[in-house]
Amino acid sequence: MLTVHHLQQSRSKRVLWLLEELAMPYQLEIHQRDPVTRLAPASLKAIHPLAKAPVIVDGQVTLCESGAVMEYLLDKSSSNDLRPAKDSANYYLFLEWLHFAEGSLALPVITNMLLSLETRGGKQAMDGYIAKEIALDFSYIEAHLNTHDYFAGEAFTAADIMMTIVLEFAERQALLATRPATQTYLAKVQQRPAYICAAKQG
Ligand SMILES: N[C@@H](CCC(=O)N[C@@H](CS)C(=O)NCC(=O)O)C(=O)O
Repeated sequence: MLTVHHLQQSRSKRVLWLLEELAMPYQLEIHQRDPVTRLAPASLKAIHPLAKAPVIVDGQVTLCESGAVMEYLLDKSSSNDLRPAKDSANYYLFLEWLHFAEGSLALPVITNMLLSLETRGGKQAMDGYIAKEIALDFSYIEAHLNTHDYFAGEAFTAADIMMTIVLEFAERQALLATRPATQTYLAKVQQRPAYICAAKQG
C-alpha cells in the first residue's frame, strides 16, 4: 500500500487532501518537527536524502516534490475529476497553476514567513538556512548525476532543460565548485546543438 510520509504543518497536507478527494487508500507515517528548529527529524532523512515532506513510497517508487507526487497520484487514480483532460481548454491553465505554486509563489511567501519568525534557541530561522539548503540540494543533485546520465535517467528530457538553467545560475555563483559530476553534466548539455542554437537565438 502507498505510504505517505507526512510532516506536521507542512506541504504534505496537499498529498493527504488529494488522496482523500480521490478516495485512494494509503498508510500514514507522521514525522514530528524538531520543537526548537522546527525542521524535519532524522526519521525523514532515513526515508529520503532531502529530509523534506512530502515523500511517498509506493512499491519500488519513492517520490518527493509535492507537484510530482500530485501528478503521480492523479495518474494512478481511476477518477480524472481533478485534472482537466489534456485536450481541454483548461489543461494548460491547470498546469500553469500547478507549477506556479512551488515554482514562483512558495519562495517569496516562505522566505517572508521565515524572516518574520521569532528567534528560537537564540537563532533566527533564516540563520544558516540558505547555505544549508544549497548544500543539501547540490549534494543530492551531485549524487544523482554520479549515477545517471541525465535527470530522468539515461536519456535527455525536458527535465534537463528545466534544471540546466538553474544550474547555470548556480555556476555563476561558484556553487558548483565542489560538484564535479554536476559540472561535467552541465558542460555536456551545453554542447547540445539545440542548446547552442537557443543561446544564439536568445
Ligand atoms: N518543493 C518541495 C518543498 C518540500 C519542503 O520544503 N517541505 C518542508 C515542509 S512544508 C519540509 O519538509 N521542511 C522541513 C525541513 O526543511 O527540515 C515540495 O513541494 O515538496
